[in-house]
Amino acid sequence: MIDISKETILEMYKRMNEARAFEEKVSYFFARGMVHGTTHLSIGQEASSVGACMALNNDDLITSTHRGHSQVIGKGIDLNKMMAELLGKYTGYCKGKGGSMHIADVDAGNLGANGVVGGGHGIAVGAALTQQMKKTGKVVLCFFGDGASNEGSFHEALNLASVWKLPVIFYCENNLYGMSVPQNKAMNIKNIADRAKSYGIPGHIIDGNNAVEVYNRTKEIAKYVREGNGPVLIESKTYRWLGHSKSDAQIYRSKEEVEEWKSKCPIKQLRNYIIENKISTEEELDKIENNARESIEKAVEFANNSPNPPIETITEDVYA
Ligand SMILES: Cc1ncc(C[n+]2csc(CCOP(=O)(O)OP(=O)(O)O)c2C)c(N)n1
Ligand SMILES: [Mg+2]
Repeated sequence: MIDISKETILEMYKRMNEARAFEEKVSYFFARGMVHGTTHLSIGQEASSVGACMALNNDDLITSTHRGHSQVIGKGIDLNKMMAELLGKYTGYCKGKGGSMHIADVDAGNLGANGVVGGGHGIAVGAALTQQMKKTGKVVLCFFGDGASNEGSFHEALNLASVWKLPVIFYCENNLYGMSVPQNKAMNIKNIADRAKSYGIPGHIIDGNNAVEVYNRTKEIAKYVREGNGPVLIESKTYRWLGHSKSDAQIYRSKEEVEEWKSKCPIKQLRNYIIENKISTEEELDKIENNARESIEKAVEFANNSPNPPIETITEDVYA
């Protein structure tokens, strides 16, 4: 078992709170027509996404998904530029033209979110091949959902990565649904991690609502992958509290099921762990939570004070 430092665990707590506060704010703005297109919130999945990113080295790489806010906040994104992007401002990551599903920050190791389900698999394999050929020692972590594990790209990517022994962690955030389709209607297996066997690589199941477990297990697995042993599949069992996107009446699941998962709140669980193990105090944790909310307010202020994209730039950055 990896010994997680106080500094790391508090940083993880901070980023999880930032992710929660960021999405609550986005939800509020969306309801007021200020966020265009759609957006997919990951409230309830913060431990799964942030814990995995925290277990990587700073210069490791990730590919993110359509439900990527917690993933990129976990990787340590600039919250100002991210909020500006969601509010369509010129100071955003894509100059306000991409929005929620196009957050990328290659310098920070975030190779990009993706509106195409399963779109990250091939990018992660390509990036991992680059790391192997250039001997950078870096690992790529590829986020995707349970639904995406039924895409052809998943199977092709695991196969090729296995044959070439690439330094990539395939990280499936199994939140039990792909849009309105429950896992048991889309596949005949209970554990997606079992699919690793088909490609001759290890498959691990982790409790995606337990940040410390996510961190420790991913850290161990990243070490194994970095040592040149080839790819690994991780299945992180978790749950999204809210609808699939902003237009979802959620008639496919019961209120009881949602409530049961809310009682396993990843942020509360981490808070309890920190207090029970006397790592920090209630006061210090309250302060971290308040600071996280303040950072989001500052990001909103930054975005509100930022210009819209100038009309003459409308055709720029659209075609490569
Ligand atoms: C190739 C492709 N097919 C379908 C869609 C429409 N779509 C968007 S999200 C989604 C569900 C994805 O489910 P999952 O991979 O479990 O991720 P989750 O939304 O649960 O995080 C679908 C089908 C898409 N964006 N891309
Ligand atoms: Mg899903």
